[in-house]
Amino acid sequence: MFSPTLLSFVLASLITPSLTATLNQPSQIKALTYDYIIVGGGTAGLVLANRLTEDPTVTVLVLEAGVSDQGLTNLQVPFLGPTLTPNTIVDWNYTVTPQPGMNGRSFAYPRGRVLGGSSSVNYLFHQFGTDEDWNRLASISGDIGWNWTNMKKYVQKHEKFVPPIDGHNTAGQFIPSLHGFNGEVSVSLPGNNQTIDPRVLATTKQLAEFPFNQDTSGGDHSLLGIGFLQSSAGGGVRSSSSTSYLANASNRPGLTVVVNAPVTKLLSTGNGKAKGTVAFRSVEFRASPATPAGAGTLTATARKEVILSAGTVGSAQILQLSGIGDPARLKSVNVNSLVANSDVGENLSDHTLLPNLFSVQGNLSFDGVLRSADLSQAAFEQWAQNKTGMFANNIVNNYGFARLPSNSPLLKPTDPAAGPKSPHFEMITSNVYFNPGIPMPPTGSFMTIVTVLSCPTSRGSIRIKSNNPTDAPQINPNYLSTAFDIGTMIESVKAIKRFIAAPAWKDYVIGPFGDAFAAATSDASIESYVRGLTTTIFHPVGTASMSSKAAKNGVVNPDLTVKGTEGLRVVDASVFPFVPSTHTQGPVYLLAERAADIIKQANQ
Ligand SMILES: Cc1cc2nc3c(=O)[nH]c(=O)nc-3n(C[C@H](O)[C@H](O)[C@H](O)COP(=O)(O)OP(=O)(O)OC[C@H]3O[C@@H](n4cnc5c(N)ncnc54)[C@H](O)[C@@H]3O)c2cc1C
Ligand SMILES: *[C@@H]1O[C@H](CO)[C@@H](O)[C@H](O)[C@H]1NC(C)=O
Ligand SMILES: *[C@@H]1O[C@H](CO)[C@@H](O)[C@H](O)[C@H]1NC(C)=O
Ligand SMILES: *[C@@H]1O[C@H](CO)[C@@H](O)[C@H](O)[C@H]1NC(C)=O
Ligand SMILES: *[C@@H]1O[C@H](CO)[C@@H](O)[C@H](O)[C@H]1NC(C)=O
Ligand SMILES: *[C@@H]1O[C@H](CO)[C@@H](O)[C@H](O)[C@H]1NC(C)=O
Ligand SMILES: *[C@@H]1O[C@H](CO)[C@@H](O)[C@H](O)[C@H]1NC(C)=O
Ligand SMILES: CC(=O)N[C@H]1CO[C@H](CO)[C@@H](O)[C@@H]1O
Repeated sequence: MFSPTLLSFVLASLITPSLTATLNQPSQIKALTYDYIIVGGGTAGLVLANRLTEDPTVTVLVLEAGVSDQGLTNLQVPFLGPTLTPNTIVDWNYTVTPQPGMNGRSFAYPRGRVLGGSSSVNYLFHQFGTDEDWNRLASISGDIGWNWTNMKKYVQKHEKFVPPIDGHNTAGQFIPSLHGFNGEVSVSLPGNNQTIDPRVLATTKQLAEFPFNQDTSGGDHSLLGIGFLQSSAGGGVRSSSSTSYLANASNRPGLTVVVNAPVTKLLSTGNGKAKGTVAFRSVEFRASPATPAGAGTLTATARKEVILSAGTVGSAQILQLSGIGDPARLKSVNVNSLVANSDVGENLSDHTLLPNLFSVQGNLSFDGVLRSADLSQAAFEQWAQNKTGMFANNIVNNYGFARLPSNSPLLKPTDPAAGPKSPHFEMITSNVYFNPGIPMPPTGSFMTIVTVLSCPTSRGSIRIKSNNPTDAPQINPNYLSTAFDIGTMIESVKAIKRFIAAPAWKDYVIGPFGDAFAAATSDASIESYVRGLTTTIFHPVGTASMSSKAAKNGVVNPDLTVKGTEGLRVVDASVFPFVPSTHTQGPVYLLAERAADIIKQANQ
């Protein structure tokens, strides 16, 4: 979507501090028995790696399929987030099955395949979910510990709010009492103004429908309205779970992290103590294909627990490869069923992304810089030398959330939002042509207002296609398959048309870009525009859904143990039964912080 010139010059890597504890090849591993084995060194996995090794007597092995993030400069540059995937060395390169709700289109479905997981390749938007999202999780799981009253204390452990790169006065741009200042992951407000910022802010004064929101992090504070983006970056550099939680624990002798170590399956280690349960304390993994010398598989065993943190795709895939899933489906791919659970891999839910493009006046959007190798090089140099300017900042400065009108027929018979304060859709303003998968035109200046469905009701699935762990699973999110989902996306397009009609845009916006958007004037034509262009904003959850201990459905219990098993938990985005109203990395971080406390408590 951005100019290819961007990718060439950043190959000249800068040296970053090395993580002494990281082994690059499974063959370097010295021991095969640990207290805990964490499958996946991603967002949640590295939170656990840090917290569990706070006790120096505890040993932890992290097995990460992907590469190390060391020396991959692009990952550190906030503005380059959108260039890191899809189809790169740090991506799993998945695609979705042809989507009936999207005119049969299939498209990229990125997932980080690198230390830090998706937190190393994401777009750095940072929020916590709404209090209603967490209270709904508490209510579904029957565990009051998931409610926001309890969860908000983890904000302090997790977040380290730091000044913006331009050092401007941030009074009125966030609410300090909602944030942590001594945690692990750096978070900051925008530090490089865009041409459109004053117009976005003026719109919040001109249109009552889009009020200013002083803090966009969620939690106790309403998400509704437009405010300043908070990014997981500090000092102009991305803060991932690897550069924060792992970097801070990497010298602990109890921690071993191995990259290029894809886990192929979990191995049953006998019957569990509770009747009818199966213990899974061994993990089979292999050297990556890139290192033929280490080919073959190894098996490591946990004294206490195996924790799956391989993400919404990876954890669902590994559970099925290990015989935990729907018996008939497992049989059809020649996997021996050990624990019957037909919800494994089902209930996939995700936020959709629609890039609404506008042609704009002048040449002060970022498009001209991105088309010019010289201007891009200069912006990169400024980042490399001073960690300031365009590349040190996110691609977005302002965004916000909205609800459908309370009398909308879409809310009958039930409102799928987590509660009356939680949004139905999101709007993201950016000073550039942003259109995943579709290259920018050679001329023109653009603004993009992305709209996102915040409380989708469509449900899909992730199912293995064979018993070969290197085969990508079948990923079918089943996007826009309900009347609520398509209807709300249609309303989001109407909302941004009202937004752009504010006086603030009069001398700036020329008009919609692209024939389909220009023609989208009735509900029917907006529907065909939405179905023709929408993709994903990369927030899949639900394939190992949490439910109450007594529930007949669901994959994990409220303490994240896998139903019907012993010695096995899942800790990652897959356990959310509903996708939080916000971008999902913050909710995953908080979930993992509490999971670490639960695991420590259970193994005292
Ligand atoms: C392109 C993109 C942009 C995004 N933008 C944002 C954003 O701006 N803001 C936001 O809040 N969220 C964003 N997200 C979503 C957010 O990053 C994820 O919800 C979150 O990071 C998921 O955390 P996780 O721990 O569940 O999985 P991950 O962080 O993906 O970690 C899973 C890890 O497990 C590893 N793994 C998988 N299978 C195996 C295996 N078989 N063996 C060993 N290791 C394995 C993976 O390589 C990975 O490292 C984005 C995601 C993507 C992909
Ligand atoms: C993804 O595609 C890139 C580019 O083709 C490639 O280098 C990488 O190895 C692929 N990753 C996987 C997991 O296949
Ligand atoms: C949330 O849980 C705490 C205990 O962890 C309890 O005191 C509080 O009342 C609960 N709040 C809600 C809204 O359920
Ligand atoms: C992370 O490590 C640094 C350096 O050891 C230390 O100063 C800092 O307090 C640590 N941060 C946290 C939150 O533990
Ligand atoms: C950038 O915009 C913010 C918000 O409007 C403002 O506080 C800040 O002073 C601006 N910085 C510059 C250099 O204009
Ligand atoms: C924008 O236009 C001005 C005046 O024509 C020109 O000097 C400048 O280089 C242009 N900037 C870009 C980014 O194209
Ligand atoms: C970095 O900052 C210094 C001091 O402000 C300035 O002189 C220099 O030009 C900057 N470098 C780049 C590449 O912008
Ligand atoms: C845990 C969970 O939410 N399971 C549900 C998944 O979806 C199916 C079909 O909608 C339900 O029957 C399950 O209860």
